[in-house]
Order: sequence, then C-alpha cells, then structure tokens
Amino acid sequence: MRTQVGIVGAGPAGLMLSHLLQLQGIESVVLEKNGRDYIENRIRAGVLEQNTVDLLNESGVGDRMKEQGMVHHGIELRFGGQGHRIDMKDLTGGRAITVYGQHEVVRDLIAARIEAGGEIIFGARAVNLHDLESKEPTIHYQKNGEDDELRCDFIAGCDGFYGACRPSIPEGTLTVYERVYPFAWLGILAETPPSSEELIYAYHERGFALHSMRSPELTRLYIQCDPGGDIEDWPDERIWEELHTRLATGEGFALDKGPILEEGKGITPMRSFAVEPMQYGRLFLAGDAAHIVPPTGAKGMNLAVADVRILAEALAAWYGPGQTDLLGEYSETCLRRMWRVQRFSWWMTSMLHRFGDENEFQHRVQLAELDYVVNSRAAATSLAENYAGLPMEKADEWTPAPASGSSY
Ligand code: RFL
Ligand code: PHB
Repeated sequence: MRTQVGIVGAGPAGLMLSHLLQLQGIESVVLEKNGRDYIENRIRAGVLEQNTVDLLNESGVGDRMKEQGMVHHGIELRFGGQGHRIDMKDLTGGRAITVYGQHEVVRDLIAARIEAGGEIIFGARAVNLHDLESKEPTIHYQKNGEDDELRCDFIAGCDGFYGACRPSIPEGTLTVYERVYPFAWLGILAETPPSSEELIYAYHERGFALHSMRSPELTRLYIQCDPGGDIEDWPDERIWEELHTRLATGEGFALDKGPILEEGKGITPMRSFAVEPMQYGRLFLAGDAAHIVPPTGAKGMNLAVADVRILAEALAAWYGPGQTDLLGEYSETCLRRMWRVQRFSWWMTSMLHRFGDENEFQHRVQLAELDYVVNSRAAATSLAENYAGLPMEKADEWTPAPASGSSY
C-alpha cells in the first residue's frame, strides 16, 4: 500500500493531522494498534485551551464541542483552607478554556475522517520504520498476525510516548531531556454533578488534589499518590476520604460523592520528557511521541494539536508551492512552544505538589509562591495566559535558526 503521509497513531495528534491534511487535499493513512471502540472510550485529558478550540471550530469539527463543551473563564487555586479565583478572562483579554473530554475529540475526528472517506486502519500495530532518509520511507506493521507495509512520502510519528516511531530513529541522533517526579496521580470519574462550577487545584499538606469535570453529571477528580502504589490499595472510601481532606475549606466546602466508574480509575506516573530534534529524515514526531508534560498544566493534548497544526502547514507548503523551508523549520518551531509549555507544566507541578524529600523551607516557599500568584496581578496574569494557551502568533513571530542537516 502507498500513501502521501503515513500516520502512526489515532490519538488527537494523528487524527487531527489526517483531518487537516485532507482539508489541504493531501492523502494520508492512519495506522492504529487499538480498536475504534477502545480509543473512543479511553478517559484521558479534559481541558482544551483556546487555540485548540479555535482550530477544531475553524476546521469544521467543533459542532459537538460547541454544544456539549463547558466554557470556563476562571480556575480556583485552593490552599490553607481557602479558595482564590484566577479570573482568566479578565487577565487575558477574554481567553477561556473549554472542558470537553479527549475521547470526545477523538470521536469527532474519527467521524469526520470516515465521512470524508479517509482511511484509518484499526488493529494495525507499527513494528518499525525503514528508509527514513530516502524519498520513500516505509512503515512495517502487523494486523491480525499478518505483516504488511505502508510506503509514503512522509511519516508522522503520532504514536504516543510508548510508540514505535521514536525508537526507530538511530541511536545517538536524539538528545533526550527527562525529569521523573516522585509522585503520581490517581484519577477517578464519578457519577455525580461537579461540586464547583470551575476547576479547583488544591495544595494540601497531604498532597495535591484536583476537582475537574466532564459534564453536568460527571465529576473528574485526581489526587497525588505514591508512584509505586497499586490501585488495589485504593478502595473507593479511601479515595473519597483523601479528596474530602485535601479539598476542604474553612467555609465547609461540600464534595458530592457518587459511584466511581471503573473505566476512569487509574494511576498515572508524572514525568517531563522531550527529545530534540523532532524530525529525522522524512519522519516527523508529534505530540506525546516527542514530549510529555506532567498534567498539572492541562497541556499535553493541546501541545499535540499545536504540533500537527504546524506540521500540516509545512506539508501543505511542500505539496503545494514545493517549499521545503517550513518542513525544515518544523522541529525548531514546535520546540520553542514546547519548552514554554514544559516550563509552565513544571512550574505548576512544583508549586502544587508535596515532594517526598521536602523540608519545611520548601513548603514555606510553595505557600509564598501561591500567595504571590493569587495576590499579584502580574503573577496571576502569567498563570492565566499560559493556562488559557499562549497565542499561536507569538510562537510564529519567532524566526528559527536555519535547520541543520535536514534533507528531503
Ligand atoms: P496518544 O493520545 O497517546 O495517541 C497515540 C496513539 O498511538 C497508538 N499507538 C500505536 N499505533 C500503531 N502502532 C503503534 N506501534 C502504536 N503505539 C501507540 C495508541 O494506541 C494511541 O491511540 O498521543 P497524542 O495523539 O500525542 O496525544 C497526546 C495526549 O493523549 C496526551 O498528551 C494527553 O492525554 C495528556 N493529558 C492532558 N492533556 C491536556 O491537554 N489537557 C488535560 O487536561 C490533560 N489531562 C492528560 C491529562 C494525560 C493524563 N494521563 C492519562 C497521562 C490527564 C491525565 C491523567
Ligand atoms: C481533567 O479534567 O482530566 C484534567 C483537568 C485539568 C488538568 C488535568 C486533567 O490539569
């Protein structure tokens, strides 16, 4: 089989890329190792920044999000038993976030691809990639125990952190940056209406807690836990008790309990990870395949979408006017935004979690940081503009250094 752009992975990055390419008249095939049902029901991210919302709308896949997404103009930071609202709308000149599940975005994109006659091969696991430096790179994959191959002009590696694309790049080519945090998040989805209209990020002596939501009937909650912990050690009662303690306020905040849905329950380790460059020959990495941010800034999916927006534009310039410069600059353009998002996600994580080895000094500094953020308009603006999403134009204004060693 042959196509113009072979895409590995039907997460937000791969599906959005395939959709944007189709709008430019460029053919692609998406290979996804899991089944459609599985990826359409996998509970993951929930916060879309303004850029992502705008792109979904502008590219014609925003109808359900407009109907069902919950637009939020602020978030709450809670510490010392008190809540403090960060008024994102006021601080950013009108920007907002939309709470809409990642699996809903995935459903909308799959529906749009299928309606447009696009090809997504489910149950197809990429095993390795070949001839990346040639004009016809090839993806070797397995489906139903059979080996097959997809030949392409370009390959987009959108197969997440554990995928096959990044490991296909020759050893020694990529520089890896990584930080593993000494804690994890235990997440649940509960059948109960949210107890607050907006998201609550809580810093507590016992650790971080987050109150989020998926709909007026479904609450999404997280607590900081031990990274080596087992989900079996967390019966529902223990989870609710921790949530109540960590989210409590002096004013008697009432957290509503409800049945915990099995599909939303899990422990996620926390890491910051990045590789440079995000390209090797005709392979372009995008999304979690190239970088991971800890979820405290709600940025992973948004960054994945920002990458493929840049990649789609670069590929359109190559197929249309035959320009190679945008493809050559792909990695640098993405990395600039990526490092800003890494900084923000690391900062939010550092401010809001209890570190195992911390002493009273670090605890006081964290409290002072929170106190500063909620009482200084300058500090609150910095949080708000990063959380709502740095406008795409800011990154685009930057002129990247000439790409070294990239060839097509
Ligand atoms: P994905 O979504 O992991 O998709 C990769 C796809 O590739 C498939 N795959 C393969 N297919 C074929 N062959 C192979 N060899 C393959 N190997 C893998 C996989 O099955 C999968 O379908 O990566 P993508 O598209 O880069 O998207 C990234 C996002 O999923 C991720 O960054 C976010 O979920 C992170 N994240 C959040 N991001 C936000 O923007 N806002 C949030 O509020 C937010 N909250 C979160 C999060 C991630 C979390 N967890 C579970 C890590 C909360 C949590 C708890
Ligand atoms: C979520 O709703 O899943 C969520 C919200 C905010 C975050 C991370 C996850 O920072």
